[in-house]
Amino acid sequence: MTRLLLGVTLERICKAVLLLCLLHFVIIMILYFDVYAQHLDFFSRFNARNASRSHPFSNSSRPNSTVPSYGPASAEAPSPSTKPSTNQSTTEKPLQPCQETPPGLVGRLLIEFSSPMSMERVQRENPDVRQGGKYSPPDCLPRQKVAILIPFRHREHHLKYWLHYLHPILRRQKVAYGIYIINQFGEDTFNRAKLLNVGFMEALKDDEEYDCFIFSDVDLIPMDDRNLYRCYEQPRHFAVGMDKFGFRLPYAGYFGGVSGLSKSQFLKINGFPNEYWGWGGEDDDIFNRISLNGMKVSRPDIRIGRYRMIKHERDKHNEPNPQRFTKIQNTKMTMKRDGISSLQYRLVEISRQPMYTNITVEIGRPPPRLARG
Ligand code: UD2
Ligand code: MN
Repeated sequence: MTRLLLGVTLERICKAVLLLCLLHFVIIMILYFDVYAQHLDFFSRFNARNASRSHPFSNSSRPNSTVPSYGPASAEAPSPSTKPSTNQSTTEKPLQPCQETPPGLVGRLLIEFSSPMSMERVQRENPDVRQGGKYSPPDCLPRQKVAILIPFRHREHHLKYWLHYLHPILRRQKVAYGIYIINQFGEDTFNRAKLLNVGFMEALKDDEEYDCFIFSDVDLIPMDDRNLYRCYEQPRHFAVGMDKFGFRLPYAGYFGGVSGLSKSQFLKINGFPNEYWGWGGEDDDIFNRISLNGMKVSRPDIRIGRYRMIKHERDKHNEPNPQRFTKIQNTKMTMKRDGISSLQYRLVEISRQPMYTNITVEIGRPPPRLARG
């Protein structure tokens, strides 16, 4: 009897295990198809290829590591300004304004950092990017002129991947843009937000027509080209779902990673704080500035605003800022005196590289009290 019972129990356990395995298999298959099923979707792939072909001036380079899209792009309206023509093509027909939703997008992208990358390859694959990392769509009139600003020091390896992925994406998005690497001179404590303020000033000195500014970490790559790099009615937070946060927004007021403000939105908040030395807090301060000035943060759909971050250790001289918790409590008081209006720096060098403009700048060091903390 006991044997029989044991047998029955064993049989039940086996069945349960089998069922669990089956369930596991089904879940794995669903997840697998979520990313890769599009490979099998010959029809939409065919469509995407045709869409890019149908542009007489479109560049011959393929979308890198891309797969076709799931569905329509996010239908949010970008801010409305339309730029006058700066890029006259050889065609007789006057150029039309670029479409609100660019027609050649491919949707979800496969992003990986294991294959080796070189600047030569990036250059070879992006022949239509002009010296200094500038580009304008040749077949339509862009609605905005976008300066993309990257705070930087000793991250050459990441920069190659960033340029490799972003140039083709921005081209498909029909963005008129310039890439600016704001490189902190020397080895004093890093200051991300101050570097971005410098980027704003220097980009405008380079081209006063910029009316949109996108601030991106060098290690963040969008996983979907429907996440349109342009400015919107409200300040934009692009990096909604990051792999390191399980593709979720870590908290409602999160504004780190990649963000974008029009020129007037940026000036309205007096730019970014200059006084956050070291890691952390500056993104929360910027979020506070936006709310305190009566604006709201806009974001893409969580499925579209996905990002991959290149894995890295915390850099030297960018230790967590112990003052950050107190400082973000005081944005209301500090934002009027600390910002683009009080920015001071010394330009060390501007060098135009084929794929970007490098701006090396000395921004000083934290006051002695903070340096000790
Ligand atoms: C998070 C935020 C970032 C910022 C930071 C706190 C994400 C994905 N990003 O980044 O936006 O709020 O926390 O300050 O959550 N950098 C250099 N050299 C250095 C140090 C930093 O180039 O030595 C630049 C680089 O562009 C880097 C960025 O600063 O991507 C942010 O620094 P991080 O990547 O070390 O910090 P992380 O990933 O925690
Ligand atoms: Mn990072």
